Amino acid sequence: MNQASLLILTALTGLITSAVAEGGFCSAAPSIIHSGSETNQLYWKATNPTLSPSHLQDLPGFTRSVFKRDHALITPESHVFSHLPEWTLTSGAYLITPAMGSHFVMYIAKMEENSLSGLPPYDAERFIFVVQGAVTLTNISGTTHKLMVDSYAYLPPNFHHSIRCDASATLVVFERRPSSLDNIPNEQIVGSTDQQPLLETPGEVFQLRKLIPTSLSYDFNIHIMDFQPGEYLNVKEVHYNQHGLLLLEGQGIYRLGDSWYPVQAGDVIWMAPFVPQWYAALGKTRSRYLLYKDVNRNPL
Ligand code: UGY
Ligand code: MN
Repeated sequence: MNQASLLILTALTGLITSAVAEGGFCSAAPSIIHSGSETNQLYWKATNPTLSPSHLQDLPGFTRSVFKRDHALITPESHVFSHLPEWTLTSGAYLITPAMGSHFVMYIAKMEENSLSGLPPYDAERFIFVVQGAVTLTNISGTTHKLMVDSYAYLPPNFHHSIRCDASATLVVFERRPSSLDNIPNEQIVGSTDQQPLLETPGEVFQLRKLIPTSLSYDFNIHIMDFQPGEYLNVKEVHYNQHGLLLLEGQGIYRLGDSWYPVQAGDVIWMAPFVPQWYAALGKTRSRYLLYKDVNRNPL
């Protein structure tokens, strides 16, 4: 072999070695890799999900989203945003609404610089949770609260308030009309997840926090549930309550009815009453989800 051929052979070997080292010929291509400190921010993956894993980019029309009679999985590549009525400089994606059979709405609100919320419909209660950025909540007496990522507020029906955003923020919002306005709370609640105590979960291994008081006057609660990789629900739940879920961190498998879905941070799930439900956390990091659950009312 002459010197020129030897040089070409060496260069080719180098190329092949680096191709194998970067993922191998048979392995799936890696998802888009982000660098920088922003990837370390809390819930960063929920608001910056991988919309098109690179090995699926050549499949136009591919989505993991599913809509069935008793459940729906709505993944970020199918979230459709439009201007939120009554809000300024805010776009929203309604992901769960009564058109599916739910008694509540769940939407994501993306607030821009100098944006302002509108009020919920008459008689509807509202819950907001900050997934990205920061907002200022002001009530009618002028009291303000700065809500950062992981902070939340419960706002009773017909409770005048405004949510202002100076830079940018992403909120997940739940609204519902209580079945009766008797004994409904009239005070707002403001808090943050890490201030809430871990609760007992007999027979289960996940960690549970509840963001709203458990007293009878509240007709729903918001649970924050944490699973380490490999942990799963012991109870194969079937119950009368409805759920709206946002996966904030991690990935795993959600069983809904007879279907088993791979899920990841940013996914939203609607669970109708009595849909069989089960979750197992996979991957290398903690799974955390936020879960709406109607409680404290006789279903009759
Ligand atoms: O409280 C619940 O119903 C909750 N464990 N359900 C769920 O995580 N799907
Ligand atoms: Mn459940």
